[in-house]
Amino acid sequence: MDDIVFKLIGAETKRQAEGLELIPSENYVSEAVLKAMGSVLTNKYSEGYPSFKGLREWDEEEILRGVLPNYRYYGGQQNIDRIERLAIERACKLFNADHANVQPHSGANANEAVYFAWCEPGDNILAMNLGHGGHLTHGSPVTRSAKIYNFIPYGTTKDGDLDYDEIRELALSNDIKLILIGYSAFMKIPDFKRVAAIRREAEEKWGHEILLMADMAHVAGLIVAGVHPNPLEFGFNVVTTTTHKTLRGPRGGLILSMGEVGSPIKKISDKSLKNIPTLIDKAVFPGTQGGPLEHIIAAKAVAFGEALRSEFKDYASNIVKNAEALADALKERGFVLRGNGTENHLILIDMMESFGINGKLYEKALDLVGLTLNANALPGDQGGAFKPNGVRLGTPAITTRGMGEKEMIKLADWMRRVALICQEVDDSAEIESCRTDDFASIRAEVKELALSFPIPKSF
Ligand code: DSN
Repeated sequence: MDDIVFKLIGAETKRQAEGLELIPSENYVSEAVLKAMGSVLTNKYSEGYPSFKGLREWDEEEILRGVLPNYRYYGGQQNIDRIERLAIERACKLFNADHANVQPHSGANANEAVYFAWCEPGDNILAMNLGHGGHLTHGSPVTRSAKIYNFIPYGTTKDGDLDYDEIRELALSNDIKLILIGYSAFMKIPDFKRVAAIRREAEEKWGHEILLMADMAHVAGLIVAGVHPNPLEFGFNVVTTTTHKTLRGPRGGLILSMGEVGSPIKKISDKSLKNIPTLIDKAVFPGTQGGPLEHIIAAKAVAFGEALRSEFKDYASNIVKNAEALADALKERGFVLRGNGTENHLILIDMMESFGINGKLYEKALDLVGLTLNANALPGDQGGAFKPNGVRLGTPAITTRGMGEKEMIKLADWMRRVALICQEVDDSAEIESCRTDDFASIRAEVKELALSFPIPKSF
C-alpha cells in the first residue's frame, strides 16, 4: 500500500465525516457506487459502443440474456457491453429520453461534444453569461470551445430570473445555431416553454434548425425525481449533466437526447435534429474522447438504479424543502440573498451587502468551523473571481445525511456567528490565527451535529 496516499485519503474521509458539505455541486455516494468505481473494470479498453438498438426494445433481463451487437475496437467486451447498456437504459428511463451517451468523462466534455456534434467553427451559440451564473464551458473566453464557436452571452434580470427578452432579442438579431440554457449559480426554475417558443421564432427568421440544449448539471437529481421540470418535455433536443451533484453518482458526465438512434459507425450526411443522438455518439467517440471509463460507467449505472427508486423522490423534494428553510432562516438572520430565496437546491448570498465582508474571507472562516461552501462572484461583482462578494451554498449533501428543517436553523445560527466574527477581523489578517477560541467552540458544535448524522453507506 502507498502509505502517504492512503493516509491522506483517511484524513479526507475524516474531514467529510466531521464537517458539513454545503457546496451545492457536491454530494456523498453510496458504498455500491464507490465499489463499482474501485473495480477491475478500470483495466479494460472499450473504445466504441455496446449497440445502437432503440432503448425501448430492451429491458434489464434481456440485456443479461441477449446477444448484444457491439461497435467496439477491442475484444473481451461481453460484460462491459452489458454494464454500459444498463447505464444507458437506466439513464433514458430516468430522463424519459430517446438516447443516452454515458461516456463523457465530465460535464465539460459532455458540453464540448454537443457543440462539436451540431456546430461548425464560427457558429453562433447563445448561452448564459458566466458572471450572471452561467458556466465556464458555456463560452468563457478561456475555454477551447470559445475559440472555436462564437458564444453570445445573455444575462439575468435584477430579480435573478433569466432575461427572456434579451434571449429573444439576441436570438432574432444573430443567426444562431444553438440556444443553451444552463447554469451553476441560478436559483429559479427556467421557463423552458418560453425558450422553446423563442427557438421557433428564430428558426423561422433564419430558415434552419436550431438546437435547444439544457445543461442541467445542478438540478439533474431534481428533474429525475419530478420536482423540477424536464427540458426534454418542452421540446429541448439535448440535456447534458454531470452525474455527481444532485444525482448522487460518481464524478462524470452524461448526455441525454431526443431523436432517432442510429449506428455510430455509419456516415451521416444529414446534420439534422432528428439525427442528434447519433451525431452526439460520434462526437463523444471518436470526436472528442478515447477509451471510456467503464468503472465509472458501472458506478453511473448503480447510481441511476438508486435514482430510479421511489425513495429518491423524497430525497429530492427534501433537498428543496431544506434549501427553502435554510434560505428563510438566513434571511431572518440578516443575510441578503440574490433572488430573495431559492426555487431549487442553491442559495447565493451577497456577503458585502449582508455583513460588509467579502466572500473569500467568509469561505475561509467557515472552513475553520467545518462548514464548506464556496466564494462566488455575483452579477456585476467588483471583487472578481478571487475576492468576490458572494458565497454559494446548497443542500444536496446535508440532505443525503438526513438533515431537516431543525438542522437548517442551527446552520443559519452558526453562519451568522461566523459572519459577525469576520466583521471584527482585519481582512488582510490570517484568519486562522484570529479568534481561535470562538472558531474552536463553533467547530465543536458542528462536529457534534455532523457525527450524529453519519454519511449513509447505502442509498
Ligand atoms: N464546478 C461546478 C460547480 O461547482 O457548479 C460546475 O461544473
